[in-house]
Amino acid sequence: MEIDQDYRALGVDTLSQRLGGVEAVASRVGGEPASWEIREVGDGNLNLVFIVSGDVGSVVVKQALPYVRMVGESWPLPIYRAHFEYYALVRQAKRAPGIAPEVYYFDKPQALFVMEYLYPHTILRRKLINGERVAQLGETIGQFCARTAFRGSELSLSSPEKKQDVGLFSGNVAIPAITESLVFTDPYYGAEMNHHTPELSPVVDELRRNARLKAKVQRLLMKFTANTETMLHGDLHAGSIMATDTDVRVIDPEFSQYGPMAFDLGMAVANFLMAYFSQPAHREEGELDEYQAWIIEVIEACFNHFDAEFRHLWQTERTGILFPKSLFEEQGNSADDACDALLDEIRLDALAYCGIEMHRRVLSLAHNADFEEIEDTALRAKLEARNVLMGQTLILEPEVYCDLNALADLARAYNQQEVL
Ligand code: SR1
Ligand code: MG
Repeated sequence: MEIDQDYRALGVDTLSQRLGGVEAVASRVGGEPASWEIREVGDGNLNLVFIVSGDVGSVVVKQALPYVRMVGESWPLPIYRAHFEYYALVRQAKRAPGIAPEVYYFDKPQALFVMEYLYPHTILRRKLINGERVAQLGETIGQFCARTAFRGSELSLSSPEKKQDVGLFSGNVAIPAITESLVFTDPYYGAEMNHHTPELSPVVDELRRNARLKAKVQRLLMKFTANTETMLHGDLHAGSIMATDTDVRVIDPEFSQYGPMAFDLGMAVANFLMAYFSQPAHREEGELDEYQAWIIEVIEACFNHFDAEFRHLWQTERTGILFPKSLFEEQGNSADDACDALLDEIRLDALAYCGIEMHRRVLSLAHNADFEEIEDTALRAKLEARNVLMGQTLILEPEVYCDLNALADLARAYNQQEVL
């Protein structure tokens, strides 16, 4: 792997000297760089993340490391992935304004960028574990997914613009490979880096013996690798969302690639469902039912607002080569049925991708704190089992659960089921 020879990983001790002369940074932080307060706060799986504060304000500095941070130098990973994260942030700012953090500065050879410090936002996953509610959560995520899906596709972009962008992002070869194995394949066999709660083994063994399930997941992987419908966030889990009680922002598109429109929506909903199934370990009896009911509302809002926003964009911004008005409205034909049919397909695939994400977060390498922080492993396995079985149902028969009442009933039924 080639690294620019000038590349140097930042440290709390070197950052002010390295970035103190950058106007876009210095003017926003203020004061003498030597007096900046610098904290390394990266708790993700891959990168260095610093919060830099001074007299005027704070910024976030993110830099790629030449390896996977959670594993170490034994797993090299090209630093050019940071370029694509930056490209993704710029595109998201245009396609879904006000949701991604604003980028102030990009240094390509150093694989770093400086961006808006979101405050007093905190990571959504922590809020969900703590039982906090966030207003407009489902609405914002549903709209974000619809806007990025629609405006990153040839429903909106011109054919050359879209092809050029697909070409650009196809240079980011290492990142999709991680998703292809960790998300779609590793959960379904005893891959080297996998781990799971020991008491969950009977459920895991049965899942891995299910050839129909594995074949279905591989078909979805085939779609994921071959389909460049739109630019994805690519890793829209609850750790990629920051929120206050009333504001929702989406961060960390480091797994961005062109892929199927349904993928981000499915991932987000999977993370809401994992929050739902883990709640019995985090809430007292008296607050559990109400909080779980709120999470179900978030899921319903997410799907409903995805559809509503997508339909709105279909009517108002359909300027690309797909379903052109020259074939429909200008011929006196409505294109509404075509839109509804596409949304049905997206919902179907989103449910299946959702099931896969529900599996990989308890069976593969990168687990979710929602379950992982449950110290009583017997309880953890019991809750994970419900999640795994619902995931399996969604992968095998998504068509039954496109109706949101049926989906909510399914979650409630598994939530009562004594599997282990
Ligand atoms: C080696 S990276 C593991 C996971 O962390 C990221 O957040 C992605 O979800 C990836 O699959
Ligand atoms: Mg991340």
